[in-house]
Amino acid sequence: MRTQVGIIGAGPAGLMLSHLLHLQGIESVIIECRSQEEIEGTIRAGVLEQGTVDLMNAIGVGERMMREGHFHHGIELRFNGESHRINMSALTEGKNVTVYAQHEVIKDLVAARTQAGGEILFNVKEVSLHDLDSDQPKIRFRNQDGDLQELNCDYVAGCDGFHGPSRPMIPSSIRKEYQKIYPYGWLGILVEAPPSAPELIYANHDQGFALLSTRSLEIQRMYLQVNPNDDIAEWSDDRIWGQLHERLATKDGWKLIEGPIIQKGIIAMRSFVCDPMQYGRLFLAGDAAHIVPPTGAKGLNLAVADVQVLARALDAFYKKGQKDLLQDYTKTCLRRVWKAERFSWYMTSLLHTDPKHSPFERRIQLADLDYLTSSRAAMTSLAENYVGLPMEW
Ligand code: RFL
Ligand code: PHB
Repeated sequence: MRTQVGIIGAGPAGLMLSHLLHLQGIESVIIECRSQEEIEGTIRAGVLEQGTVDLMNAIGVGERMMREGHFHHGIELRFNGESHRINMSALTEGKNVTVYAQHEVIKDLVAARTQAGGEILFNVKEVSLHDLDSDQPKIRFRNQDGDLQELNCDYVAGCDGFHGPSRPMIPSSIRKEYQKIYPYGWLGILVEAPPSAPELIYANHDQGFALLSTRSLEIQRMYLQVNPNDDIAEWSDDRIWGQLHERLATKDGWKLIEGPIIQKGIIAMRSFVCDPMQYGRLFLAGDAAHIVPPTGAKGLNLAVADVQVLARALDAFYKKGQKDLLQDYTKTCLRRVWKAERFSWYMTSLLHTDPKHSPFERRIQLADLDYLTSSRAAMTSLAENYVGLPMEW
């Protein structure tokens, strides 16, 4: 088999890259180790930056998002039993975020690729990368019937998430990895209930962080800071509701609407950056190259930003034989990545309760929240990062 760009992974990065390349007349094949049902059913991100929404509309995959997504012009920060609204639109000249689930984005991208005759090979196994430092790199794998296959390509895009096989192919002698593991986990639930609030609520509380998000008028998404080593079996529905009520309570008696919990799970939180994001003919994009804790809602958006840079660089190569954008790929992406890392780390540190914090550090955190919600300059900084920094920054 031969294609121009071999893409490993059908997450947001791989699917979006394949679609962008198709619009530029560049062929690609995606190989994915999970089934279509699995990738379209995995519950993850919910918040799309303005730039991600604009891109989806520009490339013709935004129609359902514009119909079913929720456009949020602000977020609420809650602490000391009081709510403070950050009016993002007013602070960023009309930008906002869209709440539209990642698996819906995936469905829309798979449909667009399929409609355009794009090739996505699901359920592959034993994926390995070869000859990346030559001009004829290869991906070997077993297809869903168990047959050994070789995909010859000009370039390989490693869009295979944090645990995929691409990143370890960058020799350890040139690969630098930066990492921070947080002593926090997020317990996430999906609830059958109407929304309790019109916008997302990020709450800081002595008992730990809580986040109220949404998926639709019928399904809500909520998160609780827990110990990352907790077993989900220790968290009965009653215990979860008890903590959500306590951490989200306000002095003016705001009410959280309960409903049946239809899914729950715990995720660990880390920050991670791999530098460089490329080696020979291999280019990493999305979670394969970097991870952020979900507090800033940046992961999917960063994946989309990476593949925009990569698609542009590949276009310059195929149309004009130009290699400088490909050579600069890591530098271009990491400028944005490190700013998103900083913001996600900041939001995480600001909002979570650290069991090791002294009373002094706890008061500093509350002072930071008080300052943030009083100063227009501080609110503007938060808002412009939350809705997404411009691509060229
Ligand atoms: P993905 O989505 O992990 O996709 C990688 C794909 O590669 C496949 N794969 C392989 N395929 C073939 N061979 C192999 N050997 C393979 N190994 C892996 C996998 O099956 C998978 O299909 O990476 P990608 O495309 O880089 O996308 C990244 C995003 O998924 C991630 O950053 C976000 O979900 C992070 N995130 C959020 N991001 C946001 O922008 N806004 C949010 O509101 C937000 N909330 C979240 C989040 C992540 C969360 N979790 C569960 C970590 C909330 C949560 C709870
Ligand atoms: C979500 O709805 O899943 C979500 C919202 C905001 C975040 C993280 C996740 O910061």
